[in-house]
Amino acid sequence: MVKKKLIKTITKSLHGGCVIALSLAVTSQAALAQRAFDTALERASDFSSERPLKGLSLPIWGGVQLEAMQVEADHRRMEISVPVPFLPASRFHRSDYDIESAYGYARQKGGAQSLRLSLPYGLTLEAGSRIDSFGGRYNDFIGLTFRWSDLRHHHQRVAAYKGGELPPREAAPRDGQFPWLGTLGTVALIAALAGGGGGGSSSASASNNVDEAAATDGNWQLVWNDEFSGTSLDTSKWSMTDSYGRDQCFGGGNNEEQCYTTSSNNIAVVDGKLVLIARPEAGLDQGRSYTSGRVQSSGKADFTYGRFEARIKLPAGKGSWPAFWMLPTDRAYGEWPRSGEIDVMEAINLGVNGNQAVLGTLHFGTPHTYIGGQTTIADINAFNTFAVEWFPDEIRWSLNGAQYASRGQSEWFSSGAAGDPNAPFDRNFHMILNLAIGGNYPGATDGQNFPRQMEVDYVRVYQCDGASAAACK
Ligand SMILES: [Ca+2]
Repeated sequence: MVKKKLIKTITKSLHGGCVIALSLAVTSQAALAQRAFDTALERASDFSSERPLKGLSLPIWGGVQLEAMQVEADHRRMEISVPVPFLPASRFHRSDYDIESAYGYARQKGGAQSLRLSLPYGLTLEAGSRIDSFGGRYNDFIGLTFRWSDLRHHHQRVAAYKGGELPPREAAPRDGQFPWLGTLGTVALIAALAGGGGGGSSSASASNNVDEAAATDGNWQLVWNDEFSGTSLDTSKWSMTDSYGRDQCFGGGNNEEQCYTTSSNNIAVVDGKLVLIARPEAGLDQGRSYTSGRVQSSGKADFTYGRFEARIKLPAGKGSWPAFWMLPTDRAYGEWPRSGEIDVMEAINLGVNGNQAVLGTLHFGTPHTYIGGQTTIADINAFNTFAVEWFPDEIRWSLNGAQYASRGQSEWFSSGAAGDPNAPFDRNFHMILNLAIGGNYPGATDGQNFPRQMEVDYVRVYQCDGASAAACK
């Protein structure tokens, strides 16, 4: 189609006799353009489960290459690559997208532009600016990056990076907010281990793959599970794009450093586990520096109430932000955070200065409010089972079967349904597993120990079979 269009356009611009003389050249030029376009499509489809809507990749002259593309309905991008003899290869990149603001109150324009020079010896110099989707502020950046590869690893060092001021995440880091919980959690864990194995969870964490979902657990009935025993992601259960339909380099509203992709380099199912892998990568939209994986179950596994459980081995390191969490599917009470958010587990900067904390949190409002709890995991290199038990009037968090936090209905509210005591946590929610890198909450990554990966042995959903929630409490 592109070839036809191109030939038509060029034909139109030429006059009579020139057409025959030039047709051969045009055909080969069109073939080149087609080949470049196919490559571009391949690259773009890496970042989206859908093929780009339309696009054009044109070799212009002297090796200069123009690439323009409508990636998704609300996302366009353009790149001009210029090879300069004896000088670094340079590339101008611009992307624009319409985004629903993270708070959902208005649609706004987002975008990024950058100039990148690829220097010899793996050095890259890049400067640009982007509108961060979180509040629509500009964020300037400049970075000098040194990347090299050995047989097993890619390495990246950022020698300098300057980012503009960004609004802090409303849920500010909770370091030190529950210092007593950390100590108590550790004491409780030591006591549980000394007391004889903590109800079988220790034997579970000794194995790397536990593919035996019991159909019932007391009055809890297994209603959905993925043991990840296949060889690729089961797309009847999970999608690889944002449930809000935003572009994959959106940054989560927290200026995170990753672009999520649908590539098996970032989302793999291996040895009975889902593996989400973060890798440093150059040439990404919006000046992002890593590719990573995220899966979500919206429209495929949506539930109101139940026990949501996953057995996960978490990645450590500065900037690592793995999470198992839930968002409202229909957002009946308004955009985030008004329809709620249930974080079963998130961990920030595990292993940094001995950090072993994991958090469980509810977000709701307006005004944006968050409540929850935190505990510590004994061995950050082991598999741990994280769960939420969600009842109409109470939400509980547990680690390896031991409850560490509980929040009641009197503590949450919905501005979208002021008279409804269960709102917003009385509608269908779906599950999300992702490995974010950097951003306002954990701070910038140190670039060390990549690739980093989050391994998920299983995700299981139980619902209470009793006459009331009390039967499962
Ligand atoms: Ca498994």
